[in-house]
Amino acid sequence: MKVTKTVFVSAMLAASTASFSHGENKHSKEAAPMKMEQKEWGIGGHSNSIKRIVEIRMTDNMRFSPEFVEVKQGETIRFVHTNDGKVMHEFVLGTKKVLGLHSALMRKFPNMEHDEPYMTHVGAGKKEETVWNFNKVGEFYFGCLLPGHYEAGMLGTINVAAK
Ligand SMILES: [Cu+2]
Repeated sequence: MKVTKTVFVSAMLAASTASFSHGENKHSKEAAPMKMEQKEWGIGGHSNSIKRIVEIRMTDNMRFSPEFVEVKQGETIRFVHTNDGKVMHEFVLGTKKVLGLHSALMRKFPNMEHDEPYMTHVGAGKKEETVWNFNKVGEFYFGCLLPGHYEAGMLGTINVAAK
């Protein structure tokens, strides 16, 4: 009985190893569609409804430029981020409360992985983008939550005015 069980388990292992060696699995995660979940500060935007492009530069003196963006409710914005620095920066949209909680988590778990439509990592010297639909009125923020950056003031404001 014991022998049969061992043989069965090895056969299972062999089968799963075989399926992992196919290579198609590797890209399935990247190709998966982003979650379009309604947040207090809006929802992921579709590239076919972009109304405006807003360029945001990031620097190693822990600043975004511009630091203030005015938006009309309902607008889908394509943010184009350029990292002018020599270290990684990120662009994370949210309320001040959510950004504060998130930056505290980042201090605890600096290698925390994320993949959300409202956050984008931008490597040194790189250009990336975030497409977001501001369907809620209010004052929201964008911050770089890499450890030490947010604390140093790497934060900008977005005012979404009623249409
Ligand atoms: Cu940063």
